[in-house]
Amino acid sequence: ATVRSYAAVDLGASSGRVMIGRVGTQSLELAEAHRFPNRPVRIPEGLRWDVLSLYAGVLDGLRAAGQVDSVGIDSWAVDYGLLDADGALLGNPVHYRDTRTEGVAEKVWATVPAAELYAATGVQYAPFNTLYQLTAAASSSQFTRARRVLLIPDLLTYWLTGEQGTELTNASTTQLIDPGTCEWSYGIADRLGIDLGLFAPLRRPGDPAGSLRAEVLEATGLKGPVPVTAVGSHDTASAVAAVPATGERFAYICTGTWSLAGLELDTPVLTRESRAANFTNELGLDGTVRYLRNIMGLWLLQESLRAWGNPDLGVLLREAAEVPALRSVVDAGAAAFLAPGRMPERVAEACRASGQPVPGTPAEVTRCILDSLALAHRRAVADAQHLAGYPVDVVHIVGGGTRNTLLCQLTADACGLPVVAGPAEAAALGNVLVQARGHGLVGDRRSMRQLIRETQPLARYEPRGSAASWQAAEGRLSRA
Ligand code: LFR
Repeated sequence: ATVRSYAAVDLGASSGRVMIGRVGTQSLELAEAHRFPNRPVRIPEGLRWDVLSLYAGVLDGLRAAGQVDSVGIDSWAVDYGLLDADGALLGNPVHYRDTRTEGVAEKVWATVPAAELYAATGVQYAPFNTLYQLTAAASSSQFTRARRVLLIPDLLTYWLTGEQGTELTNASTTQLIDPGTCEWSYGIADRLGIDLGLFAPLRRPGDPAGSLRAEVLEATGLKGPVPVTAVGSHDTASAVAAVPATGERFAYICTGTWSLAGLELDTPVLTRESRAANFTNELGLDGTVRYLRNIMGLWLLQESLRAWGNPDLGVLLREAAEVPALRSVVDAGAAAFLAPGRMPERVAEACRASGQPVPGTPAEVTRCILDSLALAHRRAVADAQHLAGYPVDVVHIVGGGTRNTLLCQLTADACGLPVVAGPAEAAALGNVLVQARGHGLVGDRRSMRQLIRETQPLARYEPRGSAASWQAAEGRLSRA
């Protein structure tokens, strides 16, 4: 039987990896070729991505991966690099946690009211949406020289192939795409003075994105031609594509630095209630809508671990499991937790401010974070079903958080629904399968999901206890 190899480049907020997926009609294996740190750097002008070091990591990874049939790239969303008229990168891409966008949304809304913006783009409010970043950058001398805006995966694709494009699933996070037509929202861009000509033409998951340049072949030792294929280049789009659901009535939570919790729908939900609940309509494979809420996610724990000097996580989670449940909870969706630094103190402060017991030890803070995260998962899963009129009977957790068994169990308890956890490397698997689909090795989304279900280890968590304690905690939070 035919087995082909695909390299999936998957860049996360704290590390990047190059994975090799070997795919046959009935088989799917994923192996890590190379993992490298992604370390944002704070310089006097602000928080920046070290994109050259990421590109070097990609080249090292391709060399380690060896000969493959195609390469696909996905990463976090919204951020971009600027190119000048010669195609040269202008400065280091700005990190979405940079503070330059503070207060910018309000200025945009003075021209296009928030309600109109939501009706046209379906994108939730987040200070870092590309639209607000572009507005913040507009008057800088750097931006004046810019002739091209390339989202992060598109920038790396350009360096690998010399070809420019804008992949649609990631473009949908710019807040400049109409989720109904899957085309640019010309009206919105016009009114805000944003030149859509700065973006390269749209391409869709599965489209060809060029082939590795001669210099790249030389640097990686690969034999050409090696095509690069557009995948769901927004990591969350790739992860949702890899949710091993059996039917259609499922909710998903993509866990990692963020928790992205919601539904896969055929059409966007653009109601006033949806906007008030801050749900977003990002685009997925085949014109599907990823109707979801951004929750601060394991970022709260990652930042706390960093503050504590990175103690052993396994030990800490066992201790946290012994701490009484739901003593204090914080709003894991609050923008107050967006910036890095002093996380345990900020969590404690939020508990104090809402009149709850203040967690002191690392185990207590960890328990507070995981309870809060499970509570945020519960609210998002419930709100999504309600707002979309789309009831579900199972919650799939994919991504790095599936390794956190306490979080998975608490999420099942909080949602009052069974949780199926896995795969952990969902984004890379979704990336690989979209490439394989182009080669006819897998069929539609359903059969992609089936292949994952049949080949990847999954764990099931049944809900325990009653919903009453979670309801009470929810009440405490909304009164705070
Ligand atoms: C997750 C993610 C989220 C996006 C956030 C910022 O990695 O891509 O979907 O909202 O990062 O880009």
